Amino acid sequence: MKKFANYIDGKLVPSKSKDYLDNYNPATGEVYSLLPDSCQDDVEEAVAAAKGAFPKWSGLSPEDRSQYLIKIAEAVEQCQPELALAETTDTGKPLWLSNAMDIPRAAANFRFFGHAITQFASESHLVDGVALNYTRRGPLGVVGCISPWNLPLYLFTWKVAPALAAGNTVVAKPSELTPHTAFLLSEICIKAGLPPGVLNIVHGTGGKVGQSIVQHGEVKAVSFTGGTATGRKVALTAAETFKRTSLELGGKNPTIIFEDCDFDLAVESAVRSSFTNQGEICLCGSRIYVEEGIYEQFLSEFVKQVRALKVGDPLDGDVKVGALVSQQHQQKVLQYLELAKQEGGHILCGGGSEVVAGRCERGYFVQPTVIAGLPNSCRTNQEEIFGPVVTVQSFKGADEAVSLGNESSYGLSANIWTSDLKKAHNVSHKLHFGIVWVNTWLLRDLRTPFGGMKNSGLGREGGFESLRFFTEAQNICIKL
Ligand code: TXE
Repeated sequence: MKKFANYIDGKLVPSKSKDYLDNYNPATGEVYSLLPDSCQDDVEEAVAAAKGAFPKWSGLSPEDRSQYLIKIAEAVEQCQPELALAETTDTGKPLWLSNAMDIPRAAANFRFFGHAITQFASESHLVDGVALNYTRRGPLGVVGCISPWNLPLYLFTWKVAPALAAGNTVVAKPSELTPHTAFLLSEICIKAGLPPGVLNIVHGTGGKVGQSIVQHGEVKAVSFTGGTATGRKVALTAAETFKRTSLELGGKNPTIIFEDCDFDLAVESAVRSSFTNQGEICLCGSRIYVEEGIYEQFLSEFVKQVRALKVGDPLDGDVKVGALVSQQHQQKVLQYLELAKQEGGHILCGGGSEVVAGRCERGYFVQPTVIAGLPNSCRTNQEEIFGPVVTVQSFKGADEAVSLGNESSYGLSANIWTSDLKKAHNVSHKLHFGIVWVNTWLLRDLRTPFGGMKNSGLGREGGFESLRFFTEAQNICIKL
């Protein structure tokens, strides 16, 4: 069976513990590879390697660092078929989606930050005739990047690329549920000639490897994406060493559909925003609010389209909904479906697990599920389910839409459908969400600030925001 290795100081090495964890293919329920069950000693070694590599790497010009990142971007593109298959085997997501979204975006992250660092600029403040202040932004040193399982290489590189571009050296940990593409990336980095120690990838559990990275005194910042409960733990641990943190956490995102929307487009997009990647994207809409005049019409068309989504083998090109990432996560989602029934929800379609005949008969599939008739305050409408489950409610007028949308402890993203420009602006400004999409969903521009309000996180990623996070500002004041 294939064994993945850590990538430390430019070499592929086993964990010092010599232990391995099983890695499952969630579409078949089979263990198909093993990953190092790394320990604190491995993190120590990775941090030492990163510390050793820092002076040279941070001393390179932005253009030289950029060259490395662009080279990695090109190599990711060349390895797309292998990377996409690895991503699908680890996550259960359709192969076409790994090919269309995950891997191109991973390459784009390296290319984007490779270019961005050559354009990065800082401020200067002139006190006329008295002094000139200028802000120097230098790298922090060794930084930690911890990523989740839902968009493995996409989110891993979204952190690693800006950290490296800004001149830091990195100790990174992918999710233990989806280590494959990060392992392949380490092979790519070796082939691309990235200097040893600049990027170190340590595989293993959050409790051991993640925790060791976050509490390490030499690690100056941690960029984390994952669940809100874990994020809280990361923030508490990081506070001990006054570490800078960027926390991208959960979401419970509203999709607000007004009567004056482009109806067909809104329905089609609501299907996509609810069920893409099995609903396992922090930006998926999980609470749909429809203005009362089109509520019944929306429900019937929406449910019809959701019923038509094919659930099944991720390697099948017609499949729209693959397997959930793990049996544990499948059970969590199924428990929420039971809860929704207890809370009085009407299941309009789906409502349980799906058995897929053939090679996937032991896979962790859940039917795309639409639930109506639940109050906004119930747990189903308030807690992050992170699966192919969506609730639908009606509203009367923009004020009620805003108040229903905002009634949440989360604040990551919101989606509005209307043809009234004034309403689009007014409603967007009143919604307490870090990202608002109007008449579109998941249209990403990597230059824009990305992140959540309330329990959805702290800080913003993207463009210069990422480069600012991974650098320390120093003001230099010169008397004129
Ligand atoms: O994520 P975790 P889990 C949500 C979603 C999901 C829930 C739990 O609702 O059901 O979170 O998922 C590492 N110190 N999202 O438990 O644990 C861990 O190894 C440092 C939303 O799988 O948050 C992994 O690499 N690191 C989400 C990463 O944190 C620790 C994406 C995320 O895992 C750690 C995923 C610790 N103490 C889940 N404990 C999104 N917003 O995109 C764990 N980790």
